[in-house]
Amino acid sequence: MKKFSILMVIAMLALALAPTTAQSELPKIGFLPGVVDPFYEVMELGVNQAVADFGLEVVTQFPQDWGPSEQTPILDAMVARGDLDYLIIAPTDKEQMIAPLQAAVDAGIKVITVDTFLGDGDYVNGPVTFPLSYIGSDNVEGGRIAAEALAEVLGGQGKVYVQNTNVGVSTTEQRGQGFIEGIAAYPGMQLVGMDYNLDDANTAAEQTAAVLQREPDLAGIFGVNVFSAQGAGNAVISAGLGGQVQVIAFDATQFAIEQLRAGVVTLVIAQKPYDMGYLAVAFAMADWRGVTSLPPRVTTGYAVITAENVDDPEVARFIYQVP
Ligand code: T6T
Repeated sequence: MKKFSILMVIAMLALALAPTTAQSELPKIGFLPGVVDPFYEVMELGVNQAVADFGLEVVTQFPQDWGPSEQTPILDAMVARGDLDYLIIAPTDKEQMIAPLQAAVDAGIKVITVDTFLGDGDYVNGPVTFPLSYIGSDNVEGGRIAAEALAEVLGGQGKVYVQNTNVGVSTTEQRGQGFIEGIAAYPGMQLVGMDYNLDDANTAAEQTAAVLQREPDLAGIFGVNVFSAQGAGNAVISAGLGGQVQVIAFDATQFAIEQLRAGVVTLVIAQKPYDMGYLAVAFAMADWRGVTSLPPRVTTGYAVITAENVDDPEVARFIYQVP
């Protein structure tokens, strides 16, 4: 009897896992990231792995620049194809992308947001409830981690500055907010400004250079994403202030890690874009199969990388590796 039950379980498992379902009976996925950058390129690796594991098809298109004016026409074209069942998207503006995504939903496409959210990100009680789920980092927490790291390295004293992308982006807005909240806990620290670079590393470098001129005793900078941190780091290097002005870099690019090793960057905050992409496809597949208990919000956590732990394989695996 026991042997019979084990055989039954094995047979059921084999049936569940066997790729017997015809392609036409499986959902087709659209993937629309925010922009071409290492963060979303790693996310694409996660999407592609899940798509391969589940035997699905995916249509992916990257906007060349950040923002709704770039992303909306791509989204509209994806909807117009008429063959997508799910859309995995990082909305580039929490308000402006609501209407185009509502149109996708009206056309029968189910939406999962990754990295960034719509409205206030509360898809149960908030103003926007049509996405199935939001999978991303806790970005307020990310900003606080940056503030606390700067406070620690500066002994709770000194002027600090933030390089941000643009207003209306849920992630970077929340990182800025978390940073301001974190710094407020240290009376000896003063936030001298927050500039918006529109996700452009050159603009970030120019703005940072101007602040370094204006504030000769600037002690630390928080770069809230790939291009913000890259521009801030480059400006600090060009001014010959590497190691003197501390930089906290959000996003674990190769550049950020090089600067960490060079002593320009104090701390790198790695997100988990691969997992965001993989989970989003798994959620689409689960929904397709009729699973009703998908969480409306999943936070994927961080790996905080320092010069001390950067070579620990448990930490180093979160550095963004793009082939
Ligand atoms: O930091 C990520 C992402 O989380 C953010 O929403 C936009 O910028 C990045 O893609 C990095 O460039």
